Amino acid sequence: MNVSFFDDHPEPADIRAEVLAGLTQPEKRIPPKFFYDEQGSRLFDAICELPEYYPTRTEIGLLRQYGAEMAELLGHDVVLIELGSGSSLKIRTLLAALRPRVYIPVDISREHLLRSAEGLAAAFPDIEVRAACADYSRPFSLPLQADDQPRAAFFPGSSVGNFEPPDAEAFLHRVGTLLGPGGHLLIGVDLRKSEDLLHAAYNDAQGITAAFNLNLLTRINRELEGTFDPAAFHHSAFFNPHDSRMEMHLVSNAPQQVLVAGETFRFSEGESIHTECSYKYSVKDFHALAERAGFKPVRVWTDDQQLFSVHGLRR
Ligand code: AVJ
Repeated sequence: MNVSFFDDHPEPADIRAEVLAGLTQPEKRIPPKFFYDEQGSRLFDAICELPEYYPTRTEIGLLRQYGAEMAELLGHDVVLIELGSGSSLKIRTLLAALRPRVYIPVDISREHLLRSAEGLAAAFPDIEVRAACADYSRPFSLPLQADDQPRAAFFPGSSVGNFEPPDAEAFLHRVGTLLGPGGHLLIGVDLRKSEDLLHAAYNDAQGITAAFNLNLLTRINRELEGTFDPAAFHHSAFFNPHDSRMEMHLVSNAPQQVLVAGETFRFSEGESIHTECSYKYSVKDFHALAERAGFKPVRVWTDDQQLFSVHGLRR
């Protein structure tokens, strides 16, 4: 089969150090990357299917509807790099339209990456698949040669929304360096919209998003000898208009003490752990961010309700 494997040996995220540091802040916080253990990844897949969670289905709709235009922009014998190659439904839609020469899925999760790379290589026998295990949130290297040109990157799902804007800018700048002059970035970005729609998307009726958020406490109990009682916290998600972001928190129902990795943390009633920011951009504001990172906005595709955008940027 036309698939190879490259290992950048990403440092396993130091969950102990990062969780302890986050819980020691005056405003307690835990980075959202720790949501995605096995159960968390399953719950996230379930979120993507929720009626209230519009981003996934809207983005896939845009890839289906405008895939041919996206392919035309990127060029057909491109080397395509996908950052965080989680959802195979999105990449299948794009690969079908684009038919790149080489496809490089990049993911931190080795097993998941290998499984999906083999599935894709079997489904697209004319594409060379080079799976790369790397942590794209830090400087990383890829199995690329000088003559692997032209290059394009695909970063779907509005994952860029999890970065603070200055970090998003630094990240995009690094992607630009990887692509080189003339390279393209196809990036999914969730749009700012009515608070009602945003609120519903992060407070679904079935409580899957709440379970996803609370699963973080279960993970900490298991991996860091934590003593969290998940029933003593509740899920809270709201739009912060000043910073144009959704925030997720885990709020303590009562005054309590919790042990994590041998350290004691005190919570007052109503005190929270901030677990996620999900920035929402206008097309104009995202263009400004992309330009600061050294990209030129060339195309943007949106649905007719202006829920979600896919940007085509040139380096
Ligand atoms: C994967 C970061 C795009 O921010 O909407 C879904 C994660 N959090 N529901 C998002 C998430 C709560 C998602 N991203």
